[in-house]
Order: sequence, then structure tokens, then C-alpha cells
Amino acid sequence: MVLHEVTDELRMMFDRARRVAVLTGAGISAESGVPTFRGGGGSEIWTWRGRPVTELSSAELMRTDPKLVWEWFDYRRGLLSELQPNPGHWEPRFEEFTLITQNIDDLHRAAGSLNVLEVHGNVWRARCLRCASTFEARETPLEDVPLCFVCGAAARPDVVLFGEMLPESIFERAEAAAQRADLFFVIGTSAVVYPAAGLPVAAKQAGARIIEVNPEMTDISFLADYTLLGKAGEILPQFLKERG
Ligand code: BV8
Ligand code: ZN
Repeated sequence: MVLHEVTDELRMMFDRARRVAVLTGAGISAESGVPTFRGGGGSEIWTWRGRPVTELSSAELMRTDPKLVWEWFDYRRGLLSELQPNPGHWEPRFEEFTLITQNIDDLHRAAGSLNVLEVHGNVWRARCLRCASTFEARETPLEDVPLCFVCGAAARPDVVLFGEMLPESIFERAEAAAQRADLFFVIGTSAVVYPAAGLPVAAKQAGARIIEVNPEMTDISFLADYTLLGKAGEILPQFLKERG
């Protein structure tokens, strides 16, 4: 069912839910000013220096031109360093609540969420190419490729690139939360990138109700019990309003 605002029936379902999981994508940071990967209409993909994000954020380019990959991520760190969370970076209280994000922008944490499952990593963390130690690397623009604080070797952004495996333990926790949820929110994602886009399917198969929040229909709208066609920052606070 497609809705344009949160009804009392939805608020009642929300108030009764006990185990809730949320999957967020780039759309939840759009109102903070962060560019999404696929602009309106899911048509044109984000490009920088004439290359699409799927190439800039790829394991292939990391192999062939790691310096360009750092320049690409440092460019995004520069954009992010001026930006703040928005009302869509929302963390309601439930008996069990799991926040799963595909975003690497750290804005959920900046909004106060402590327990975020970052299935695609975090743009402010670096990972050593030799000993795999991870460490915060917050300065931007970067003077040079960050060096490992343990062994001194060059490091890479600690994010999951296209063609790379997701962090196993984090993704397993995300899958478990999806399968336990009685209510699963899918917020601000075009749901085209796997395996993250498979989480709502796992939740549905395990019996969860699916609520999607997105100004447009997406690849998983067919699966959603409710699609709230609107912006996360405007729709999500409506769940917290008193019922009529
Ligand atoms: C894997 C981190 C397997 C980096 C990301 C061919 C070649 C290579 C790989 C593949 C291939 N074909 C398929 C694949 C698999 C690939 C994939 O799914 N590709 C897609 C493009 C088809 N997946 C992978 O490669 C994954 N790994 O499969 O490994 C493997 C097996 C064995 C051995 C080795 C490997 C890894 C995927 C992770 C890639 N990293 N991010 C970075 O940030 O640069 S993905 C990146 O794009 C995001 O993290 C996110 O996950 C994804 C999609 O973006 P969205 O978040 O959905 O954003 P999008 O712009 O698309 O949509 C925004 C939505 O918001 C829109 O719907 C819009 O309407 C809405 N919106 C706008 N404003 C608002 C709003 N909503 C609410 N409120 C608003 N205000
Ligand atoms: Zn190291």
C-alpha cells in the first residue's frame, strides 16, 4: 500500500512492535546535503572526474590506481566534514532495535546512534594493507596516503568496494536482526546493491512487516507492506507523534 503520510494505523503498528530493524541507504543523508549514488529517478549515476561511482568505488580501481581511490574518498570526506545529520537519522526506542546502514558517512553515529551495523564500512576509518589494523583517519584533505600506526605500511579506506566481500560478522548480525524483526524499515535506498538489498527479503520471508520510506518507488516496493512516498526527514518524525 502506498501512503503519503503516517496514518494512525501505522503508528499503532509502530507502537506495538517489539523487535525492529532498519536498513538505510544514501537517501537518509540526502537532506543533510550528501549526494546520493543514483539521482532522482534512479537514472543518472553519480560521477566524479568523468567516472561513475561504481568504478571509483571498485576493487578493480583499488588494484590499478589506489591513489585515485583515496582522492575520490577524500573528496567525499571533504564534502561530509561540513555536513550534519538530519531528522531522518532517527533512533526510536524498542525492546530490540538494530540500525543497519549501507552508508559510510558516519552520520547515524553523529546523530547519537551508538550501535550501528555499517555493512559497507566507514569513510573516516583506514585499514592497513599489510597487517589489516584499522584506525581513525579524520584529517581531510589528506596530505598523503595514511600510514598504519602499527606497522607503518600504507592503508586504504576501510570501506567495502564493489566486488569486495562485506565484513562477515557485521553482515551476519544484520541478517540475524532482519530475520528476528517483526517490523523492518527500508529507508532511502534504491535497493539495487547486493547482498545488502537482500536483507528486506530475508525479513519478509521470516514474517516481518516491511515499511519503505522513499520519495520514489524502488526495486523492493513490491515487497513492502507500506511504501511511504516522502522524504525520510519529514516522514520518520511522524511515527513519534501522538496518535489522533
Ligand atoms: C559483493 C561503499 C561478492 C563505497 C558501496 C558486477 C561487477 C562487480 C560486482 C557486481 C556486479 N554485478 C553485481 C555485483 C555485486 C555488487 C552489486 O550489487 N552491484 C550493483 C551495482 C548491481 N555488489 C558488490 O560488489 C558487493 N560485494 O557482491 O561481493 C563477492 C563474492 C565473492 C568474492 C568477492 C566478492 C559490495 C557492494 C558494496 C559496494 N559499496 N558503498 C562507497 O560508499 O562508495 S555500495 C553503495 O551503493 C552504497 O553503500 C549503497 O549500498 C549502494 C546503493 O546506494 P543507495 O544507498 O541505495 O543509494 P542510491 O543513490 O542508489 O539510492 C538513494 C535512494 O534514496 C533512492 O531510492 C532515492 O529515491 C532515495 N532518496 C532520495 N532522497 C531521499 C530518499 N529517501 C528518503 N529520503 C530522502 N530525502
Ligand atoms: Zn599495518
